[in-house]
Amino acid sequence: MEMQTVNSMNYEHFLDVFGNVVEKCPLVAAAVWAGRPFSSVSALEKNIGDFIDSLPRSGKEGILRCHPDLAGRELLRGTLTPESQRELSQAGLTSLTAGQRFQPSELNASYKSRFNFPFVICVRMSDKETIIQQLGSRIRNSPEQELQTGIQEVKKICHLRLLDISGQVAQATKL
Ligand code: 2AL
Repeated sequence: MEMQTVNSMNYEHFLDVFGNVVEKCPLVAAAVWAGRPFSSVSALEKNIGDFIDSLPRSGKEGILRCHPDLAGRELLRGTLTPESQRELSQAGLTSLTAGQRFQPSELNASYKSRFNFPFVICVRMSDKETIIQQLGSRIRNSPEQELQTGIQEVKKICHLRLLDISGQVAQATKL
């Protein structure tokens, strides 16, 4: 994708294209549009990261709360966004059997009641076993640590979604 094309988009078009690089948070794309022209996709990504970092704690928690649970209700109902659906199925999470689904659901519930936001991890940079292991270890973090970790994961998800949009091949590093 040519940056000239991106930079010439009106905000409606920009939102159509980039509105879900942060899951269900089109506000992020709407906010950074005013920062055009972007010299590169990385520059756009930096604007997004800086905007997220500038949010108060409540805003960061709000971003995390817009993410679907792994192996949760949206997955079972088929109401995930196309981006999440693709990511969760690439990580093999849509093919968990009922027995396998049990463990992340139980841990997810404990995680959510401890932090009041869902466990967020960039599943394309991970695999089923690592995700379950990370859930089990991150649940012991402090709320402050876990907010930071969750937001870092949101940025990784955003990075890969931007690469998808810009037509580059994502070289996702396995954790
Ligand atoms: C997600 C998601 O939708 N995509 C991804 O990589 N991780 N959700 C989550 N709760 O971690």
